[in-house]
Amino acid sequence: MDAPDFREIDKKWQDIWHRERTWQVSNNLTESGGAAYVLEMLPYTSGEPHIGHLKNYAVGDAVAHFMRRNGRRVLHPMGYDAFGLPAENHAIRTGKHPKESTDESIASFARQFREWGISIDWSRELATHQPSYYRWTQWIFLRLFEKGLAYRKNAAVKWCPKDATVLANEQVVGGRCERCGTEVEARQLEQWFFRITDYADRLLAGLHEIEWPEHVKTMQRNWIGRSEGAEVIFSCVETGEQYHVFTTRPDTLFGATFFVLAPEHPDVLRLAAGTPQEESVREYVNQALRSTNDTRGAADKPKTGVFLGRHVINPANNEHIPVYVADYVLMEYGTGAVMAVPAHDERDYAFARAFGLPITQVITPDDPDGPAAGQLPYTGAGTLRSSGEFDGLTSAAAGAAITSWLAAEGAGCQTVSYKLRDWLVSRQRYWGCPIPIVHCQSCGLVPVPDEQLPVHLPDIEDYAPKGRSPLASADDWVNVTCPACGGHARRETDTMDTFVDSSWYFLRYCDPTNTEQAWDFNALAEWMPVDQYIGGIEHAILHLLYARFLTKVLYDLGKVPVAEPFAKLFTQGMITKDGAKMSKSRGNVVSPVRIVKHYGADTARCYVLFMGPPDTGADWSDEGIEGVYRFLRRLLRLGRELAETTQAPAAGDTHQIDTGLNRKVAETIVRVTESMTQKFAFNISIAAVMELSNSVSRAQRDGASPAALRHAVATGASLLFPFAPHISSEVYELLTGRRVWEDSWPLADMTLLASETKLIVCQVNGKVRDRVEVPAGADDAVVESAARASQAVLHALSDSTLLKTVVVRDKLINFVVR
Ligand code: ANZ
Ligand code: ZN
Repeated sequence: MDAPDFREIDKKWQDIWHRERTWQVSNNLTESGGAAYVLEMLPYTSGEPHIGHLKNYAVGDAVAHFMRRNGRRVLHPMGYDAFGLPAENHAIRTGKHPKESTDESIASFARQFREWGISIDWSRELATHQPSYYRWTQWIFLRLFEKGLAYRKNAAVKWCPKDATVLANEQVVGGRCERCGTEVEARQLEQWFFRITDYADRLLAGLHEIEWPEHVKTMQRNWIGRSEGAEVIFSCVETGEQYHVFTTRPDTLFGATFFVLAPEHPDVLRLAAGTPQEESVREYVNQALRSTNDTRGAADKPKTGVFLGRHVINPANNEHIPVYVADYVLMEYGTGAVMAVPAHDERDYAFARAFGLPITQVITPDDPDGPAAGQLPYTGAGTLRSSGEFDGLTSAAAGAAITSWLAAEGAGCQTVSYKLRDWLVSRQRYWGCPIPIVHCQSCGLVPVPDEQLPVHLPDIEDYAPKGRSPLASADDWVNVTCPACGGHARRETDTMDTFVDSSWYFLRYCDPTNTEQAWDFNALAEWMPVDQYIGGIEHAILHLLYARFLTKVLYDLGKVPVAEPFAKLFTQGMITKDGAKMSKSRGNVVSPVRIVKHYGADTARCYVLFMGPPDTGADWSDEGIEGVYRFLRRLLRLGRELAETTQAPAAGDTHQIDTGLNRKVAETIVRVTESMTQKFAFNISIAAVMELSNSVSRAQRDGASPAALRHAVATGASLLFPFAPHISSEVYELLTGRRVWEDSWPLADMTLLASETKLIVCQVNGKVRDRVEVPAGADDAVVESAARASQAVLHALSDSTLLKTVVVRDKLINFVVR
């Protein structure tokens, strides 16, 4: 028996599920049974599915099946994240329309999902590049636009002067254009943004409402990066202009001995103009703008910078302090300017040492003999000194007092700062969702009316970037009449970031064919939130944050009944090969197509779940998959054999053997059920069924009755169904004549388990005196009385005073005596 057999079985069941639409669910509020929504992140359709996809959907499918068989009505849909750069780059190289290569990829994904036997409700299939989908992406954009949550502003972008195009960060390699090697420049261009920063606090607060892995919540918190502190205003001595800084340490204000602007700060060049430093400032800024080094803010990087030839006034002591430009200050955080306190900040300290700037200690560590005493920089809290009227206050008290004083003087205020930036959603790209806005000379930005949606993505000939979106050359499409005044207007030619498409697809699944609205509110009320979301850790930040943000916006608009989209999250670990990430260039890619062809779908699915706990990474092993393959073949063979055996068992004590096997069955049900509900330990579930099948073989040799053997194998198949749906269905049908998914999840016969006994080690002062038998799970009192019934124990206890007894359930009792 080999894989061709398995593949026939795969096909047999897949055809049934397909024909009977077994996994299709309707929106039906009256139907009994709790609705459950199980969702894996939708695949990004460029190229072929890889083994990581198989694992993702095998995990989700196991959850979906388990929930169904526990009485839930499960929504388990599928779709494709179809817009994006790879298809467009492919089009530039080959001339093939991005839609063609994307649809090919989608077809391949869909075929493989079927071949893997994933239990998908195909009636809800969607793809984000279909006009019937992106019509509603545009509709959502317009709702944000109406609320002022979608807006335009200038933003620094990386620009290749030769290709005349904006580059994504990942297209800049070593400061040069990935395509032509030209040095990249910075440019200010008008871009579209979503005002996600308005939701920063609610995105933080919402984390308390959801059951997500703690490390993912931490990543989201760090990304949002909320810091409480003060804004302080410094005035330029020479120009009188005011500069705001954000600081988390207003208590250190008297120690600010210089001032630093980020190279991207818009005032840097103007401030330096006319000073002797002008030329070196210009050089420094250009150099910094070209570099894409994102570790430039790190504490241990050597500090570079240039004096601007200007000074600002420290509002605390009116001292004139020099202004520098330095790349350790980032434009994206706070105000892009800092008051530098070298005595108490590591980066400021390193800079001051490198540039010979004064270092004034204003905080004394609380522990004068502690390791920090006398050592600078001292970054902890303490007591103020050299700070005028604030001397002697603690850091906390001084921070509050100095902030109030600044507020009274009009030189600052208390504030909160976030690392989170507004979401830049426009792309100068073809293969994306058109932004439904027109630019009118007289009316400005005009939304395309809802009833004119979708704004179709036009077919074009030439996708090559030309310094503007390729759509700009589609003249017929670009030129329109203004919906407001009827005058001449031009369409927005940028397209949306593909993250917008994937930030709301889970809503559309609830009502995927609605042509009147994006969804019916009641459909969402039935299914949302997603009960269990499953995906890769690489989406822990952006995708999940964006989806949470859009859900909150739509919730505020009364369009969505929940403020958090994903009640529970599971992140699966990566599969490596030979210890390394799989990649074409390394040549270590394991192709699911080949594996499924060779071993059948169930072996592939079981193996990726059996490799280890699904949330941790694991290395691919050819022996490992062979082992799983053998196990499934044995299960099928047992099923076939037992389906045909009717004769009585060999002579012997059948009853006792049967009871032993039945107990093993009950135990296995408990183990599999527990490992499925706790932490998705599917590897343990599968291992438990493997053990059961070993017990079956043993019991068969020992002469168990066919009925008991059949019961054991059928239950094993039933328990394995969430992982190996084809072979399990086959074996279950052979033995019971029924369809396994129509039967509910097996229940353990607890009376069998209760009658199980355990051998308890009896100790007196740690010394083993005897062993006694008690029912499994017996409580302490039962164990103690059983132990006291032992002569050997009684003897050891005589003539002593009992101090206490220690019982380890099912294992041991120790009498501690004097
Ligand atoms: C003065 C000061 C004194 C600071 C001191 C720290 C210690 P977090 O905690 O991450 O919010 N900072 C502010 N804007 C910055 C920027 N754009 N680029 C680089 N650094 C910036 O960090 C806030 C602190 O980081 C701020 O508080 C500021 O330095 C610096 F003993 O101000 B502090
Ligand atoms: Zn107009």
